[in-house]
Amino acid sequence: MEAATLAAPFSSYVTSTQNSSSSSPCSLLLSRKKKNLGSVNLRFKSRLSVRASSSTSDSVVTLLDYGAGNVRSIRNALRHLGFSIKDVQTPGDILNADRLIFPGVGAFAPAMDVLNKTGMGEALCTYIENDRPFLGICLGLQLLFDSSEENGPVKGLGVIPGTVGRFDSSAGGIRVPHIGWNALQVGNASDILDDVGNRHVYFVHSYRAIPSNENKDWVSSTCHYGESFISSIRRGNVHAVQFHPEKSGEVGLSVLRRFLDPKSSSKQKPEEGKASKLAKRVIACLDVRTNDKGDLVVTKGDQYDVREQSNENEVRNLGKPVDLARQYYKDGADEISFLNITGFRDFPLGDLPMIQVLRYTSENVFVPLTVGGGIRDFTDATGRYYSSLEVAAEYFRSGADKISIGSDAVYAAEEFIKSGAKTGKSSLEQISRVYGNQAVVVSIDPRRVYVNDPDDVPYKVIKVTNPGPNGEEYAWYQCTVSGGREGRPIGAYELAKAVEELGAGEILLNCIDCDGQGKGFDTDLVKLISDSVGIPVIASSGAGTPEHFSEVFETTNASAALAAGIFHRKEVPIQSVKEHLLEKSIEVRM
Ligand code: 1PR
Repeated sequence: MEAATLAAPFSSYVTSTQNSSSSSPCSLLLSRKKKNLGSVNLRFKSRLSVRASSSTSDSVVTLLDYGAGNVRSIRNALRHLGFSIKDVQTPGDILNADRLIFPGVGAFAPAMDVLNKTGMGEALCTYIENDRPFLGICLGLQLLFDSSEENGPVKGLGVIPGTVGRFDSSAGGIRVPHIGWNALQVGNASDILDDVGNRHVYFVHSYRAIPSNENKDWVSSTCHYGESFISSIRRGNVHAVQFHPEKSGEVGLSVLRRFLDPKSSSKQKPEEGKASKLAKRVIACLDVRTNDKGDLVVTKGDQYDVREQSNENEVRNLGKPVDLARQYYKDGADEISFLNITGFRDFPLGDLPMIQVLRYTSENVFVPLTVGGGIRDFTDATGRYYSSLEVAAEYFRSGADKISIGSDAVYAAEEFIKSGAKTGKSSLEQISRVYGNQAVVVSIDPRRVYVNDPDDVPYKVIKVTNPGPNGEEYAWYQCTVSGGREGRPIGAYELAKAVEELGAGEILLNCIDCDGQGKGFDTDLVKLISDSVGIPVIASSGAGTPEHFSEVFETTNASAALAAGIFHRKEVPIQSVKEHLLEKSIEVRM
């Protein structure tokens, strides 16, 4: 599911409580039909008839943003495809739509709560029963089923028989959330998937709809992740997809295009892909800060020192954030991360250029965007308090798909380890509770500390591949805060375990010693952490050649590898990295 942000006009309905209704809107409709009461809810009697399609609104798409989520990405994708958006304000807007998109965001129970309380659920059922053009996305697919286990069981709309359950991480040792680019097994004809073929599409979710005999006629594709789950459904004009077309690059845009304009199906099909399973991701990272002239620039450090070694000692300037992000999208980056590296001392909501960077980038970059730096509670100079949730909400509203927490996660983990109890109050816990853990990355900035004996320190110590300067055979990885400026009494291993417990959905694992050195990832560190947690781990720091990527994927359980310097300096194109990985039989998205 995507990150949830409250939005008008339905925000007053969005609560963290469970679904209050005991019957699904569609089952209500069906039972009324059985009793010969007709298919309408009396509250909306005048509205619950579906208007015939009019040809005057060919370029208008109706969007059901029920107020629980960040749907900026889908809005951007629709505008990019030349469509204008009409927002649903009342159930009648659903019934009158010529084509309706329902992007699912947030959690199942609060979404159903809003649909029930506003009458939108019943209108949706009527619209779908009348076979009107519909596309549900992610939670917008799951809500069509009978029920979900997510904080439940909770009843769904009941359009499709079957249930939604959490991925079982013990099945096939998979990491949950399922984050990344996976392949579809396309079955029953679904025109909107015609261009997907064997190409990867982007998923991010912890719950999935389970295929069964009862729903097999609806299923148009499945995806394999530990087991088979439903990745799309289709019946007549009714479609829904578990993946995010708005985040699946050009392939995803073609899914949207084919839904919006079925005539586009006559266009020539693109080349077949070779996708067969979850791909390893290649991520481009942009460290962003304001330079001494006040311009927001992409910079890059050597072991976190981003200043030139010249007399002026200025901040290294490697380009403009929006331009570089667009370039990396075109070059095939699977994801783009922005790290506001001085966020720990500045107030990010005061740093409007960073928000603007996200807004502009998300307008035409259709892969996931992560943003980090300065996510914590903050009181500004006037004494106004901003919670970390407000900071995160602003980032999500501006186009981020995930936020990344650095320093504040270290303090939260220290506290958790010390007290042994979760307070529920840390930024990490709060943001993952409201937005889902798949939207929260923890960025770790550790520094290697060599020791002679594993018992020298009370932290996890490993035998290192390359001994230290004095022949030390062991090391631990000390976490730092404030961009590496301050070492803390906690190791990367202890931190990773703690933040997983506290609700992190993914770990971005940097290494200060390797940053900017171009000598390869610290595979000892990446192995340690990726073997210790059940959430995806992104290996970062030190990439210098394509071989460094295959090395980290062959020797560790990293789900993704991130690089900065080699991409900014145009030393190694993203495509060369991917071609090399393919040669090594490591699946990547092409
Ligand atoms: O602590 O929540 O405000 O978050 C601050 C964020 O900024 C953290 O994610 C932290 O990693 C990042 N950060 C802070 N200072 C620096 C710095 O470089 N001086 N950058 C910094 C982290 C590491 C990676 C880099 C990789 C790959 N930079 O982002 O991109 O090491 O580089 P390479 O391929 O060139 O080797 P908070």
